[in-house]
Amino acid sequence: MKKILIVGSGGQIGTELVKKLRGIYGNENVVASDLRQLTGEIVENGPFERIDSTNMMQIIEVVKKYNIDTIYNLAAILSATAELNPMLGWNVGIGSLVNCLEIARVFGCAVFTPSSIGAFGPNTPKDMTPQDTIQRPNTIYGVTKVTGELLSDYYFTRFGVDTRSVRFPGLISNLTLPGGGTTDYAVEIYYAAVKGEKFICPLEKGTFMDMMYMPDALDAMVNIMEADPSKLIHRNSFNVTAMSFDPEILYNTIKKYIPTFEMEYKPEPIKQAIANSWPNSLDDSCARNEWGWNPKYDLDKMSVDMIETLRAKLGK
Ligand code: NAD
Ligand code: AKB
Repeated sequence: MKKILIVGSGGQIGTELVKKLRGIYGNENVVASDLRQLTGEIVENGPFERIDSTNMMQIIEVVKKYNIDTIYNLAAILSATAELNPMLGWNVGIGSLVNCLEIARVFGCAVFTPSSIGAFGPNTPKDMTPQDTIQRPNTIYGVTKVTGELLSDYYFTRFGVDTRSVRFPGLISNLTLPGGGTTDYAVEIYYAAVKGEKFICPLEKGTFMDMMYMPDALDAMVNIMEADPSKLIHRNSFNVTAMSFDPEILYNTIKKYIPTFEMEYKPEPIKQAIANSWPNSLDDSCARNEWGWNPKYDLDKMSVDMIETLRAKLGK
């Protein structure tokens, strides 16, 4: 049985990934950790350790204590927040990554570190962006993601560390709110719609980006780490996507289920500039061919589930 450490467990992905992995591998085999002291299910159902992942010794102690063989490294500062504090973005994203890779080399662990559509830039082909293409991002978040992809591949080819990764699009979920990204609007819009509030959209009409519902993202993280290594031509990092839309398409989809819903555009310059530099849509055929990537949720199916779940959660 795998012995897994999740670094940065308290965020949008981590809170759901801990649950998912504990369901598969057993509560006692999945150690959650975060810079912050977390509370609730995540600390009650299985081991939790407080770790600042920029501190190598703190990770080493936990890896030794639980005999860890797989690390999911989720600690990072998302794109919009990182643009306001670039050095913090670099120090957390790269500090955590370098520590996880070095520890993996010494202790023989596998490592998953998510990359992002943010690893692409303004001169990347925008539509059906290929797996292997120009990556010259103009955000600090993107710079950390490209660095992460290169370093992870380097640790695989140079030291044989089993590093694997996907380039996630914007993730949409209903448990934990997103943590300061450019795609956050695609979660916030559902909360506004279900609460009966008008939504102020921080991006312009026509701003297309890839998106994915969290259950598919969780499957991606499990399946890539379980994939047969002999089938992997790529490693760091695979394009994955489930849908591509702009705010207007999302608004009109939600309006089908909540006809009174209203939205107004008020673009935020930093988020708009970041979104403009990212692809409209990804070609994820390498992930489909090499490890069977096959998302289950399209925009309609996700919207029905989001609205139903948020109505129950918010008592609306
Ligand atoms: P998040 O901001 O919601 O959560 C990050 C977590 O990391 C937080 O709980 C935070 O407390 C913790 N953290 C911050 N600094 C830390 C440190 N020094 N040590 C330990 N923990 C620390 O982020 P997320 O959305 O869950 O994203 C996780 C990963 O997935 C990131 O690498 C992100 O770039 C990537 N990703 C996310 C999305 C998305 O839409 N959510 C899309 C693409 C890629
Ligand atoms: C962000 O917007 O920063 C993230 C991402 C797509 O990497 N959601």
